[in-house]
Amino acid sequence: MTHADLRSDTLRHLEFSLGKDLPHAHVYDVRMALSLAVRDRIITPWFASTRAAYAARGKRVYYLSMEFLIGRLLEDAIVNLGLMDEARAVCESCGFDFATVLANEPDAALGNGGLGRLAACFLDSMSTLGCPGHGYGIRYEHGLFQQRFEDGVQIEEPEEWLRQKHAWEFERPEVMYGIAFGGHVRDHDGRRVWEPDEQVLAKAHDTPVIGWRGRWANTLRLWGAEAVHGFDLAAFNRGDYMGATAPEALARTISRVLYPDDTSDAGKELRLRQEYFFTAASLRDILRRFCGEHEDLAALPRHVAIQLNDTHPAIAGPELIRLLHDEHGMDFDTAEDTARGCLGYTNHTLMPEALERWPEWLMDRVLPRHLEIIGRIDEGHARAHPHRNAHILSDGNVNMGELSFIMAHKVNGVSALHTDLVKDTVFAELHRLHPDRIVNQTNGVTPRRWIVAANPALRKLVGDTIGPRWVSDLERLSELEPHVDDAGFMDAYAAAKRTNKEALARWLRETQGVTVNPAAMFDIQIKRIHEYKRQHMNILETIALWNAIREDPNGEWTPRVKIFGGKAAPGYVLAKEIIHLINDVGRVINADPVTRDWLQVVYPPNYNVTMAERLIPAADLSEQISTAGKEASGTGNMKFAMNGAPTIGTLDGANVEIRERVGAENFFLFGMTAPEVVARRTVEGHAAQAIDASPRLAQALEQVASGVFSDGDTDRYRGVVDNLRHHDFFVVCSDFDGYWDAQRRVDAAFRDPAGWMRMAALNTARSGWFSSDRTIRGYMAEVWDIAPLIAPASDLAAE
Ligand code: BZD
Repeated sequence: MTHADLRSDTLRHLEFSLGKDLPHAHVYDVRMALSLAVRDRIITPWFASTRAAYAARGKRVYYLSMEFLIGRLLEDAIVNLGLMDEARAVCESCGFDFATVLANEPDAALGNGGLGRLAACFLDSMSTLGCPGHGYGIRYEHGLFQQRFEDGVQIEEPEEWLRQKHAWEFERPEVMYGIAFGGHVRDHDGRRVWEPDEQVLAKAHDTPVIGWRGRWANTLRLWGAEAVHGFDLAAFNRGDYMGATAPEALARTISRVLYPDDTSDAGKELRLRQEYFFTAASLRDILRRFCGEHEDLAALPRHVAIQLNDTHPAIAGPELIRLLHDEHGMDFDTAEDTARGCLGYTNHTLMPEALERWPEWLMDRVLPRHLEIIGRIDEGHARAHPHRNAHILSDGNVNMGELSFIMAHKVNGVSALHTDLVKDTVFAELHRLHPDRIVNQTNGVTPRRWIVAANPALRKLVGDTIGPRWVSDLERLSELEPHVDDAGFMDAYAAAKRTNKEALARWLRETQGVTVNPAAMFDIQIKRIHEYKRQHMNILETIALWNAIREDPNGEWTPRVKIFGGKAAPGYVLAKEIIHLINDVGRVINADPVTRDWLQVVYPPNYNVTMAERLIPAADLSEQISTAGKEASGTGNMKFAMNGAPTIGTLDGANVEIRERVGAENFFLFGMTAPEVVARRTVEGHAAQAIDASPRLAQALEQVASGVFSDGDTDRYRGVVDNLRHHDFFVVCSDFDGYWDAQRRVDAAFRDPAGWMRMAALNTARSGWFSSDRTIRGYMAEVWDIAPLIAPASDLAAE
């Protein structure tokens, strides 16, 4: 395909799909026209993949996730199809800057954080590997809220990504299912029959997901909610205009907004309805496809692997039993075994408050038949394991973790440490009863988006050095390792990092009005704001550093820009206080002429996938400082490492495996281990003890408390300060000195530019294992029992 083809297709779409001619085209029109022209090139491989999957009559994977944090799609598609130069040329020949066209696309924020982004990386890898499958989720009208700061305080505003037409999706009005809620269950001739009293329609919207070099494409199918009878004409004719549209509005609430809560179960009925809505629609779709190809429902597990991304789709177990038993007449026990044969469950958290539990009365009101089925599963499990102590139903609640575990044939954690903790803590009892069920699948990230698209400077250097095959075979990054002793390579590696840092500095100047020195260390912490992730430890260390520089302005300091990014759940008061504190500290420190050359704090609002793509390639230092035992895996940590930012971090989540692979000497370790954290918490007054032992920490806390950063307001940070002084569940105080010392080791290392770059390059060379291709291969072999339908890309001749 040539540039001329893509150009003429783009112009054709501009004219016939957008109704514009070039002289009058806005950047929106060009972006849409180019997207449609690129999308056209996905259709043939998409159809071919669908046909190949049908022809194979084999197994397919269905990835059920409440969240797919896909971000922008145009550049991703262009990269995967190898159309970068052509697309750039098309834009330029139309008089538009390529980057501006790409930036016109809304960032589809259909997720909160790691869990949603993992689902998006998995789709990319499944398509790259030729693993036939679908992602199933919800087409939220409003994704994660937009964040802005008013006097340093987080303000949430609705996200409006669907104001413009979504270029990548195909609406499928013919694929529509009625999803029932409420009502009663009655006995009919000894059979239990659900008589619901409500129905909402689930309509499919398909987005093709193209893999590397367009060799395979799967489908992301998102469900939108609609009313069965959308418009009440009688009400309208009576002049009741609001009442006339009420049924539509009510039905649509189900797919209206993404819950912005990644911490605790909101306990809202709407959330339960969302979960059932998309799970039920997906299962109906899966069975429809299966029944079109096969007769015997008992064969389902040989053809269908359903992965539950956390417990959010856990109702899939009882719903599948309901479909097989109530609707298709399979006996209950066979239905339960059949469902279990299909289901896998991924756990993403150990935090007790984040494990979903629904009150039985609520489940009974919304899904009465499911509650009965859950009761029967629980009883069956109790009969099989009379001395067990793990219940699905307990204290008037339905425990969705236990339900997911019992209904899945495989349960997995997302890093080696996390999986061990899953076995030892949340599911200890169930693990004892089912010792072969839990497996580990350490997370990964797609190098197509996180290196090839996000970091063109590094992509070019790697390609020039080891050829093109690394993109679909990331372990080949290890071939870079001998080059770290080659001065020419290391100069180029440093130049690539410098290019990215200058680009970030330019963006910060243009969008935030902040000037930063690209020679300073870019020290970055980007993730959801949460006490366990300990952004407050980072800002306290920033204050302590500020104090130290002020005391000795002529000392040997290392210039640093501390960059933060992230949103807090709107109802999480302490996290919002931490955001305010970071902004307040930044305001004071950035205004200090004494420290200005050494220390700056920057917090651009509205962190999202697009911002991550900008920040990560420009990072020198990756902050992964969670309380050990709390971060299930982390995936940002992997993106930073492959983009050449060494980690300062604790032995938590996948940090452990990153350190093992990049080498302890290329990782700045500090802090207590998970067992030490547990022990430390039992020490009465551990926080006060740690503060007494650390004058630096005591001073920083006192400054926050006494209003140094809040114009004398001693109330503003009472929540954070009192919590740290008297409670400190996340052991910030006890880990503080270790963190400080590690940061000084970082300072010293950064003052040796060659040594630092070597460390950065070794992080890149040794992080190939963290590709989500490796993760998906693991799921295919150990959870899904499925083989790819295309040959490995690494078998292809180099292009
Ligand atoms: O999942 C995250 C974990 O915290 C990370 O350690 C891990 O790397 C990723 C991927 O496995 N969990 C989430 O992101 N969780 C949520 O976003 C979430 C959303 C809704 C409700 C509960 C949790």
